[in-house]
Amino acid sequence: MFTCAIVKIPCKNMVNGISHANTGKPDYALAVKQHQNYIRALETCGLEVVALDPDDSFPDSTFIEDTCLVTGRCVVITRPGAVSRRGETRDVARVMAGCDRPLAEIQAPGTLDAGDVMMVKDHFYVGLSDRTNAAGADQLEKILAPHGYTVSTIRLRSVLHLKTGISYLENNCLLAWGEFLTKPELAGFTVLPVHDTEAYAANCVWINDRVLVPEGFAKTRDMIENKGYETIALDVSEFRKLDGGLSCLSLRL
Ligand code: CIR
Repeated sequence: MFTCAIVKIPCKNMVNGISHANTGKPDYALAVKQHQNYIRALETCGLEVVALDPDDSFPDSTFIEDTCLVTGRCVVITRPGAVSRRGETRDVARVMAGCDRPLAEIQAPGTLDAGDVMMVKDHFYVGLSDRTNAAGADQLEKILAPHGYTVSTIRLRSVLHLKTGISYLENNCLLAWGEFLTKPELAGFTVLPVHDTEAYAANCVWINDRVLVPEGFAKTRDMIENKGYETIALDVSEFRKLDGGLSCLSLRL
């Protein structure tokens, strides 16, 4: 169960964030509204939400998930793969220094975006991507091993981050799209296959037995509800324009 979430309010400069979506610049005012609804949904799931101030020096900083991996036994400050995002970790490290769990940090030449890390009980799947390299994954393994955690890697082909294409919904249940439907590394899960027309909905977030789903993807939402989960649908259209999804917008502890 999670009790707390950390989010970072979108900054005005988010309109200059990294994007491969080719769907135009986000509408800042709408993004702020959508972010407020996101915070409300986290609160509905029983979380106390800490909101960090916006920072125009880092257009992508609202995607706070990438900067830090929070586990039950330790916290790892990452080293984001995109150079323009490296400095985002400073603010998060300052806040996490107040956490009661030991803190470690990924070092050069390692790079790691925590959007590439999926936790399943005591095991961590790490996507090797344009953002996360083998050195980053190796360092993570060494940091986590003394805490009783294991790590394995999965090479990505078609998505930005591992959790762009899969989401763990607890109870051995994995929401998965595209290349992840056939990865041998993921055999053994009960897979909920995301339809090709709804690829964006592969990024959902399990929080205390509810699942946050992006609005507008009825097939995926029905599939998750038919599995017995209560869902909360949220419009995150403006974050999608920057290749971001629901999980990227918070750290959950
Ligand atoms: C980026 O390219 O880094 C941001 N525009 C989007 C990051 C999304 N984060 C995530 O999927 N974990």
